[in-house]
Amino acid sequence: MTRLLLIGPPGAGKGTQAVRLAEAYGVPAISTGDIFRSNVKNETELGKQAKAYMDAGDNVPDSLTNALIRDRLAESDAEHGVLLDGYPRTEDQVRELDAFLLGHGQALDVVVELVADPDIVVERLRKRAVEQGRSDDDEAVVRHRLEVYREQTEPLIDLYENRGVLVKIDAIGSVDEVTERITAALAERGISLPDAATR
Ligand code: B4P
Repeated sequence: MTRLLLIGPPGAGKGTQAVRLAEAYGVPAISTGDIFRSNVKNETELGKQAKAYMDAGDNVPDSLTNALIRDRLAESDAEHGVLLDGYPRTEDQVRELDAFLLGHGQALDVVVELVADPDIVVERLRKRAVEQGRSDDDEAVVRHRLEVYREQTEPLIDLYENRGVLVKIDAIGSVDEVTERITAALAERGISLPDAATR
């Protein structure tokens, strides 16, 4: 049973690594960003409420995000482990997640911080803007997302460090290199890849 959280600035590679790690460890990846984007695309009520915040590079209000994650974590596939990508992002979201996990006799095993220089993430997102045309990858919006990250999400790093669950990973390098760094750090914490454990 593995409960992981990926935290880091926009463009650090959270979404990219989440997909790989979820597959490798056999747990569902839950990305609040992906859930919001799919709601925006399908023009649901939640999507209509989230869109303006996302386009501006602001966090979607905690009330909406917490309600969404409560429902998602209560689904049966999340009972035996989960990889959280981009949630929690604020202190209020940490309180919500703590209450949910405590209520279910669960806890986060490891919080993986992806550490990346702001100039590099801006460059990565500039490239993605060209390739995918995401409305929040415009350079001015990306700079604002970095500010929001510094103000609202960075304080969570100290909080998890004080709890003794934080692992810092250098997110600069190829996608494979970063995955290998994460799996090695998790192995050091006693979380092995299911295949390796049965080999
Ligand atoms: P997210 O979807 O979480 O967007 P993000 O922070 O930019 O991370 P993302 O996963 O997209 O980027 P990644 O680093 O993988 O959030 C989007 C918006 O949703 C937020 O601004 C907010 O409005 C809202 N939201 C989401 N969660 C919320 C919450 N909990 N509370 C409130 N609001 C919330 O990848 C970036 C690029 O880098 C990709 O193109 C990738 O291909 C590339 N890349 C990755 N690894 C690389 C590597 N090693 N080398 C080179 N390029 C790499």
